[in-house]
Amino acid sequence: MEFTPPSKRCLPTKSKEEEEDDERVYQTYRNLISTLPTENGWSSSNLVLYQGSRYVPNNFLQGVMAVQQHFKARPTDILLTAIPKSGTTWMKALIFSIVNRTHYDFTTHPLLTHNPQDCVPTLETNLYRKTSITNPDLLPSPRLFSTHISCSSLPKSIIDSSCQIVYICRNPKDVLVSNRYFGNKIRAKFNKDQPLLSLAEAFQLFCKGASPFGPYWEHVLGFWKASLEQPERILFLKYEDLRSNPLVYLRKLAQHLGYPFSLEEEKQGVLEKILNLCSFQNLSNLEVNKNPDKVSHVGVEYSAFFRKGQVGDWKNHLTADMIEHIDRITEQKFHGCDFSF
Ligand code: PAP
Repeated sequence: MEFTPPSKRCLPTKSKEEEEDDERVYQTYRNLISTLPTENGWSSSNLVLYQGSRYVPNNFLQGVMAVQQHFKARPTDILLTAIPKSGTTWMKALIFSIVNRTHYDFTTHPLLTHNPQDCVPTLETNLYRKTSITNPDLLPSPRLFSTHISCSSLPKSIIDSSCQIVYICRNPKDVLVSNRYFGNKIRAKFNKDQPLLSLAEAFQLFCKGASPFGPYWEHVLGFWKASLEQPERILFLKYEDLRSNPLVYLRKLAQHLGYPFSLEEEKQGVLEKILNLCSFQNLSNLEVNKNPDKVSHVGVEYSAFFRKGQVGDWKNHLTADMIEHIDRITEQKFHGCDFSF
């Protein structure tokens, strides 16, 4: 089966009037954004506080507002949710491979030539961003999407639908380190006048909740609580668990999505093939993900989504004081939750 990235498959042909209507709608978002409180940013622009979370203004926050107002979920949709740098790229690859495993051969698989971000579009940045406004209604079911929007800000249409949701979370210390690396990639590319964000600055911003889509802890807690209320609908996963026990969690994920592996598939080694295809080692070494000319929807090269892919790299970056401080916040915020890092 020929693969075309979903964001290209849902490009509508619009009349001039329709485009002007879109522009008017997005102008209302920009007007609202210009009134919101701002704080220092991580990448090239400030972060804006909206509904209790921090967003990169204009392009991204416009996208969030458009998703909230216009996205219509279907019961067959699958939605991957996470705060940035928690393992979205990996999960996109896994979910895409699980759902499409009967359509593609492992030797000619779309993931060998397309970054996972192109296989599973992010609602607010791939589909509803002003510069690339698309119509996901044009996509056939089952549609696979991801979003970084917090649980409390998800569009009503998603809340009200019975679509499946997967949340992936990761140790906040690794999220912080990964975020700083990515934010500096964007700064270096789009804001050369600004010095790179130091570790001390990144640490301070992260701890006070001023990270993209942050605060980190509230984002995780929102989905954790929702997963307890609707366990059949929301699967809450940890990056670290997937790393240490990939087969167990791959089965769990497939089962949750309604695509369980058969005994025959287990015997044929389909699970191992999926894990190998989606592994950091494999994906990060593919031409599409290495080539500096291949640029993602957020403007940086795909290789920026593959740094180390390790659990615990924070040990190589954070000072003892930083570790103690973040651990204390995490303990306080996640007190009473039966998960830990
Ligand atoms: P996003 O939220 O901007 O989409 P996301 O994919 O969540 O980014 O985060 C990138 C992190 O996932 C990187 O972590 P690091 O900085 O600590 O290295 C990246 O290396 C890691 N990552 C990407 N692909 C994989 C993979 N296939 N397996 C494990 N980790 C991965």
